[in-house]
Amino acid sequence: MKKQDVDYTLYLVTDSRPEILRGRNICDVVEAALKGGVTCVQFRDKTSDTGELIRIARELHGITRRYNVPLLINDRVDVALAVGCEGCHVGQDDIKLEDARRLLGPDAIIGVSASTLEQAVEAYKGGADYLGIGAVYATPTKTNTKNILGPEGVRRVLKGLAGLRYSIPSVCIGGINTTNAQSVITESGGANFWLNGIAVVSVIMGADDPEQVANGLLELLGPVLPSKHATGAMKTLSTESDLRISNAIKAVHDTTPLSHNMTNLVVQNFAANVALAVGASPIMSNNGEEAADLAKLGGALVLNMGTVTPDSMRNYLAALEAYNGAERPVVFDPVGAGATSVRRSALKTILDHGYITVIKGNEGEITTVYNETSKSETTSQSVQQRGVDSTSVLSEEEKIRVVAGLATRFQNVVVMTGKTDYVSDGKSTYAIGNGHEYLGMVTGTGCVLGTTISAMVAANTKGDTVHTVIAGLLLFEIAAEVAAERPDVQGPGTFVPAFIDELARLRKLAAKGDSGWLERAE
Ligand code: 3NM
Ligand code: MG
Repeated sequence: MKKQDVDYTLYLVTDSRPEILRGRNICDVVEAALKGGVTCVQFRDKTSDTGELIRIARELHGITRRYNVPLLINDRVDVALAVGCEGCHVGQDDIKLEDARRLLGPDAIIGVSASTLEQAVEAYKGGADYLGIGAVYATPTKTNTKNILGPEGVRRVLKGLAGLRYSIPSVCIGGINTTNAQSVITESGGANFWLNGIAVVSVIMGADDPEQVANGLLELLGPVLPSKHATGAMKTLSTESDLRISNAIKAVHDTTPLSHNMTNLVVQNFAANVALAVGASPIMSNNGEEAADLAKLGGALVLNMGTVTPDSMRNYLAALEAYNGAERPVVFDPVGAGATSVRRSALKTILDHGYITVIKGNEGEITTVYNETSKSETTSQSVQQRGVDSTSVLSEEEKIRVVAGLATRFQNVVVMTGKTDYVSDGKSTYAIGNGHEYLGMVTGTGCVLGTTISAMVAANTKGDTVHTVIAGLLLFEIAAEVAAERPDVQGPGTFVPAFIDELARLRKLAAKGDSGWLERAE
């Protein structure tokens, strides 16, 4: 197995002590854990004689090979060499990394334990293949751990490495179990730094059913460690999905739901016309006192933070309460989220105050929301630059990480717009490549996408929100493409009326069951 292919998601470290094995054979326990989906195994035995270590390691290697999972040996390079397994793991008091590397060669996987940023940097510079950061929590498995880091401490190490542009796969270890695994991952990660997985000993080795526990941990990790690749919308949205998309649009057409916009001064007129074009009934009201009555009308609310003032904050919060109380959807658009401290604090207040069904923003805005609402974020220096910057700074992997992480944190749907848009409910993340550059040349297009999405979720509260949102996004972006291609459209000015025309036309086609235009979806 090549180093690049190692999956660190669920890393099992063994323990041969009798209170853990309770008469069971270590190989049986490890094999059960592999059946449950463990992705990497470290044989750790601090007491057995060398001959015994080699015998067990060889048997373990026979098993891990069948599961295509690497076997690493704790500290004992001689054992790794004798067995010919994939590598070793060294602690700070073990054989030195450079000695291990010289003995095992460049292809061996060598991991290093680190409990400080300095140790992590030294390991990175010394050519370690991954880091084991710990101890996260105090643990009876290893009582001589020097530092108890907590997720905040793990985060400091990961963030420090990212700041230096040092990229290395990392897992954390120490006291991790099924109750804390998710929060350790989400609280220690940021927009551009994160754990690749967790390393555990007792929760699996000591379990009565190691297979079931390993499997359960993997299920917990799935949503917080999203896959590196988003699914192209249309790969999963097949013919059956075309029908779901048309039906979602048809539902707006048939029911004319209220789209209540609490939005900024710049886009009022545009947003109202877009709401009409997609088949909704707009009301532009920024008065929170009206919200309780409006929320009863079966629509959805757009909370657009474009002109935030102390007054508007009071109105936003009153409206959020009203819509939550009426169990109606709320779309939050954190306009310019990172630009000022007022906006950063406003978005936190809003997200703390109630449930938001969909968060929609550009890369800078969504990244800011991600960083600001992370429980253990202590500084937000790097956020400021990002918030006002709508050009792309994150890699695709990072964007997926952010939208999926945020959707998991708030149990909702998150949309990050850009040349490629990302939509996630935490479990699945979709990439959508539609749209036209004119959308970036006219003010308020992002805001009116929020209005479009509000119409969609208002009319489809029973549907799967992620698909409902994708339906709105595809209608919006394909209408933009079709409009831009019209001969009467010469530039951004003539684009706007054509875009409103096409939104209305495609919506009516979808309502008649004609979803031919969806063939353009990418
Ligand atoms: N290394 P459990 S903590 C082997 O901090 C090991 O480097 C640690 O065991 C470190 O999952 C640890 O049972 C034991 O808490 C982790
Ligand atoms: Mg260790």
